[in-house]
Amino acid sequence: MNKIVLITGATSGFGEACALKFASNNYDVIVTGRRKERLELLCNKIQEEFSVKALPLSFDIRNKADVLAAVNSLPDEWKKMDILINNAGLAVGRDNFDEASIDDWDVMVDTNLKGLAYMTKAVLPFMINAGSGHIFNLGSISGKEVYAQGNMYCATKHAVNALSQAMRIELLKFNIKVTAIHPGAADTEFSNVRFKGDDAKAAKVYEGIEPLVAQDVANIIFYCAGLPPHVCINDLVVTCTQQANSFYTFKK
Ligand code: NDP
Ligand code: 8X3
Repeated sequence: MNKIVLITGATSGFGEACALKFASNNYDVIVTGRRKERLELLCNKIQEEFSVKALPLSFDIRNKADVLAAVNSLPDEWKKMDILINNAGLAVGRDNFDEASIDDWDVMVDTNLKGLAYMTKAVLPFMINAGSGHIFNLGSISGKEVYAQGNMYCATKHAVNALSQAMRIELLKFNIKVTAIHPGAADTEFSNVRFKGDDAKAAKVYEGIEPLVAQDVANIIFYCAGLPPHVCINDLVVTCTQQANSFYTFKK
């Protein structure tokens, strides 16, 4: 029987790359996100290319009731996730604290922090029941050091860092691994979302560097997931070679 991985935010970027990476290595995948059509296309592609099952679950991770209903409505054969990848998240805006929009802040807190916690609570009973599991939380380099105009995004990722540490302490007794992954700049839809569809502004973020790509992060997560049961990478920071930390990048 194949192992099962549930990946949030699989309609693009890291989540989509993880779905393809795990599926191509014989995992059955549950993929989530709001854009239902993209999820269906991804599941069709996976089932055409690989001999595994793929199931789309479309909901807004900010809605607690919808998260719990979606996970609990899964057929029994899917309710034994070996791996949860808490990846759904976003930055909205990049403004000074005094100018930033409170509505943007709400979206980031509700998605990056509360959504991640809802999802974990929804999946946890199945891992506890199985006596094992592995949870990946997508933090960020911005959860390690704050950068100018990153305010609330950085705060949500610092919170993901803290919550990952807390989960690790409190879930050890259930034989559940918790790995926090903290990437630096990666060329996904992240900056297009952050700058609200201003693609020229988004492209500027990656000018002069060779940034990470989604497959880099998927490969790392897959590597961590394949370690022996007694080994866990707890916390991992990964940047492109031209990035030293969250505020220093050497541009050519
Ligand atoms: P993308 O924008 O490419 O993907 C983000 C994913 O999150 C999408 O699938 C999106 O799906 C999902 N998502 C966003 N909001 C919601 C919501 N309310 N409900 C459900 N799903 C949601 O970005 P990345 O792949 O780059 O980002 C993935 C994670 O990695 C995020 O947590 C991000 O903060 C983090 N990260 C990104 C870095 C980067 O430079 N790219 C670096 C460090 C961390 P949909 O819109 O269909 O709902
Ligand atoms: C996303 C990348 O540079 O905003 O976490 O920290 S960055």
